[in-house]
Amino acid sequence: MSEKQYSLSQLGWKAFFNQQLSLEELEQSNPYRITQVFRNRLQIWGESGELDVSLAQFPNLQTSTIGDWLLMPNEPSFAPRLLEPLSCFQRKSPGSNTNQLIASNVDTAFIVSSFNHDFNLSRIERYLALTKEAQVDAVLVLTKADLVDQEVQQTYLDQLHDLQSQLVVLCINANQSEDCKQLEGWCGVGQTCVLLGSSGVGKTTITNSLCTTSEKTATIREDDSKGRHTTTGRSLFFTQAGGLLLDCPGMRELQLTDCEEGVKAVFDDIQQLATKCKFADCEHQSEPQCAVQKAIQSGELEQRRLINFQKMLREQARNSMTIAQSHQKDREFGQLIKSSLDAKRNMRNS
Ligand SMILES: Nc1nc2c(ncn2[C@@H]2O[C@H](COP(=O)(O)OP(=O)(O)O)[C@@H](O)[C@H]2O)c(=O)[nH]1
Ligand SMILES: [Mg+2]
Ligand SMILES: [Zn+2]
Repeated sequence: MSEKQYSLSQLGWKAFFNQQLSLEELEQSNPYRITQVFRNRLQIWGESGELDVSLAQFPNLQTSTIGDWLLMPNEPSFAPRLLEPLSCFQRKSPGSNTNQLIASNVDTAFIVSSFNHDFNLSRIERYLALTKEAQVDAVLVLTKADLVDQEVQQTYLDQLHDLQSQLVVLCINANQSEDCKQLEGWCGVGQTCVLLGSSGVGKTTITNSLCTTSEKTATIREDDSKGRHTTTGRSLFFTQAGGLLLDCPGMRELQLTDCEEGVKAVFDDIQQLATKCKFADCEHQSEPQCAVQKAIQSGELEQRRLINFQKMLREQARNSMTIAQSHQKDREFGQLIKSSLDAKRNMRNS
């Protein structure tokens, strides 16, 4: 428990949220930000400090995620209201037909990859699609620069060249605090950043460097049901530069859902080329006068990029449809239960 108090703007409050408040809500409730997510409860921060909220007491908060803003009514028995986020990252939950929220109200995403076998252009494109869809700025952070020589680094950087022309790329040794300081420009007061990337690339090392232990909003451990300590890994920490940072645990499986705009934005070059194909519905396979295939043959476009583009488009369409169908089935099942309960009630009352 920390004694420290933060203003709403230090916690990342923006004018966009003010617009969502009624006069009554302004008088009778206070905004709080979700800074830690546990299995059964949330830790939230507001101007008067931190609070714990039970998810069992307020099931409407099950659809919230770290970084979201809540309105907590002064009357404690009233339910909190979840405010609409400015941005939200989501993926398809591994092993279930639902969307899983990763984080809300993020300003900058650091896509972290290391200069070794983890470096994978197609995976970076996947993270870029996610950030584009969420309309969040992306900064690519390449760690373990100390383990490869300049020449090797350059070959990696050359590969990145075609990915996105305005992409900011930082090369760091995450074990050097001076190197990590390069990220601080994005982590100023009122800013919220997230670290995305596979396990082992250096996200926690960066977090520890940018955040002082005393500034951490809380410890990241809680007892699990068996009395062991488990790390939830879902905490927003204050950086020394005054902003908030979320260290997302490595996502072994990052399946895209509802991400068509994001994918298309990352592959804008292919979209542009496609406008010059002879057929409007060209699939860029073996159609005549295909501008995309022509660009591949001339070396202007990498074949891998076309393959990844089409794969990611198909994947997000398939996942979005599966999730929508599964919601529809749930709704139909709910209606079936409701109508059978109604029928029973009518029988009893007749
Ligand atoms: N040499 C070197 N080791 C690093 C660097 N970044 C991270 N590591 C090491 O890689 C391991 C995994 O780092 P960690 O921060 O836990 O990765 P995370 O899983 O992304 O949170 C640790 O042993 C770090 O010390 C780096 O830039 N250079
Ligand atoms: Mg980690
Ligand atoms: Zn084509």
